Amino acid sequence: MGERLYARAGTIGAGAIVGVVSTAVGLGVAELVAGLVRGASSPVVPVGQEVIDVVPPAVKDWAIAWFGTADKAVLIIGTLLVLLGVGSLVGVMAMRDRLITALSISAFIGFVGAAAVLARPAPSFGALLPPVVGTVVSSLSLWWFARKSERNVDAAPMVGEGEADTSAGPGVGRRSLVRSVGAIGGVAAATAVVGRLAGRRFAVADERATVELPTVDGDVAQNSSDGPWDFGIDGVESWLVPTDDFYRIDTALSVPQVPRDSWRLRVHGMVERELDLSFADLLARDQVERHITLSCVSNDVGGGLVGNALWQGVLLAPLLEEAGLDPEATQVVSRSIDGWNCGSPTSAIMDGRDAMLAIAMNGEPLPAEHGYPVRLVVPGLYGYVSATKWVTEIELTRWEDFDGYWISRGWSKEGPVKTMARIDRPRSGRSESPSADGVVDIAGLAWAVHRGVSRVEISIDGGEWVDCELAGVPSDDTWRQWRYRWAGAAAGTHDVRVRAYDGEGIVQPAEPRRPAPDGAQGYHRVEFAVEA
Ligand SMILES: Nc1nc2c(c(=O)[nH]1)N[C@H]1C(S)=C(S)[C@@H](COP(=O)(O)O)O[C@H]1N2
Ligand SMILES: [Mo]
Repeated sequence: MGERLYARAGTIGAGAIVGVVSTAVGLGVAELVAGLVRGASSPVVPVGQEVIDVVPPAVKDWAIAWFGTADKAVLIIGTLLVLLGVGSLVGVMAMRDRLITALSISAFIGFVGAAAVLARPAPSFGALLPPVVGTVVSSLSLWWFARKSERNVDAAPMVGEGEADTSAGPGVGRRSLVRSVGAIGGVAAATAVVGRLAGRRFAVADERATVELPTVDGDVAQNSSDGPWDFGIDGVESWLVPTDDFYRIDTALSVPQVPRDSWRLRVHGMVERELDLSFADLLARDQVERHITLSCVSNDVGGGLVGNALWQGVLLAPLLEEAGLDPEATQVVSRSIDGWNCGSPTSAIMDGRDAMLAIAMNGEPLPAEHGYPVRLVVPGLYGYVSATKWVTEIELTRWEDFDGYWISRGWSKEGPVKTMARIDRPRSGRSESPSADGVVDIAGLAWAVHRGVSRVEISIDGGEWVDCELAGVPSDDTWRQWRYRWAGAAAGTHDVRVRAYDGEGIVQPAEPRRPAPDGAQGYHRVEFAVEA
C-alpha cells in the first residue's frame, strides 16, 4: 500500500507532476496552433518580448554582459521555467481540492499571455489563439486529473480489493497516474514537435532564395583609393565581412518572417504625398550598391559589434524628395514590423550620403536576421538610430516630437559613429613568433564611418606614436585595415595601443568611456608576448 500516492494526504509530488504535465500540454498545443496559423507564435515569445521591452536598461546590459548573444535563449528558457514552476504549484492546488483557485491562476497566466500578444505592434486574432487554446487545454488537463483523483477518493471504499496498484485508497493510484502523465506528456511533446515542423512553412528562408536581384546601375566603387582593401593578414578580420560572420543585434526574440509579397513601405507624416511601396516597386527603382560599415553603439573598445558589407538597394533621399518632404521635418522615424523604431536627423539622410533602403547584403537577398526583405542602412550613424531591419514605415516628423526605442531607455538621441581603432593582431594575451626576417605583424581595423580614416598610429610599450600603413578603401563609408611591421622585437612581453584620425585629421579621444550613452571611446590596448 506504501506504493500509493495519496493526493489528499498531501502528495505534493503528484500535484507538481500533474501541474507540470498540464502546463506542458498547454504549451505543446499552443505551439501546434502557432504552426498552423500565420502570424501566431508560441505564447512564450510575446511574453519574453514584453520582458525585453519593459526591463530597465541596466538589467538588459547585465543580461548581455552575462549571457552575450545567448541572452535571448536564456530569456526563453527562463520564461519556460517560470511557467513550469507556477504550473507545478497550480497542479498541487488542483490535486488538493483547490481546483477553482488552480483554474483561476491558470486563466490568469493565459490572460498574461494574451495581453502580451495584444501589446505587440500588430496584434491579430490568429496571434491570440495560441495563448487562449493553450490555456484551455492545460486547464482541461488539470480538471481531468483533479476529477480522476476525486473519483478515486469516492470509489475508494468499494475498490478496496481491486488491483493493488490502482486506486485502492484515496487519491490516484501510482500506476494509473504514471500512465496518464505519460500519455499527456506524449501529447505535449507530439504537438510541440508537429507545431514546430508545421511552423517552418512560414519561414522566409525558401522564398529568399527565389528573389531575383535587379542589376545595379553604375560602379560599386566610388572615389576609390588604391587597393588592396584587404591585406589578408591572418587573425585580422576580413575587410568585407562574410554575411554569416556579420554581427547581429536586435530586440526581436523570434526573427520576424516577412514574406516579400506582403511587405509594404509607407512613407508618411510631414510629406506632400504619402507613398505606399511594394517590394516590386522597390525592385523597379534605380539600384545602387555600396560598401558601408555598420556599427553598434554598444560596442566596447576592441569589440566585434561592427562589420563591413556590400549593400544593394534604393537611395532614400530621392524617395523622400518624391514624397515632397516638408523642410520643417527634422526627423526621419523608421519603424519595423516588430514595433522597434528609431529616428535619424533628416539632415543626415538628405545631405548626399548613401542612406538607403537595402534589399541585399554581399550580393544576396538580406538574410531574415538582417532584415529581410528590406532594411535601412545609413553611413555614419550607429545602428540604433538608423539601421531599422524589417522596415515597413517611414514617418517624417520634428526632432522634438518623437523619441525612438533606445532614446527613452537612456541612450543619446544623436548617434554619429565615433572614430575608433581596433587591434586584431596580436590577440590579447597571446604570443607571436617573429617571421623569418624578424618582423612581428601588428594590424587591425579603424573606422570613422562617413568621415573616413586618414591616419592610424600605434605606440609600443608606451613609446612614441608611429604611423601605420593603411589599406585602400572604396569610400569614406567603410572601415580601413592598417598594419605595422615591427622589426627587431625583443622576446618577452609587450603592449601596444592604437589610435585613428578621421578624414578631417581629428584624432580619436583618448579618455576612456563606456558605450552608454553615445558610444565607447578610448584607445584599444593589447598585451602580448614575443617568442624568442
Ligand atoms: N527592427 C529592428 N531593427 C534594428 C534593431 C532592432 O532591435 N530591431 N537594432 C538596431 C541596432 S542597435 C543595430 S546595431 C543594427 C544591427 O544590424 P545587424 O543585426 O544587421 O548587424 O540593427 C538595428 N536595427
Ligand atoms: Mo546597436
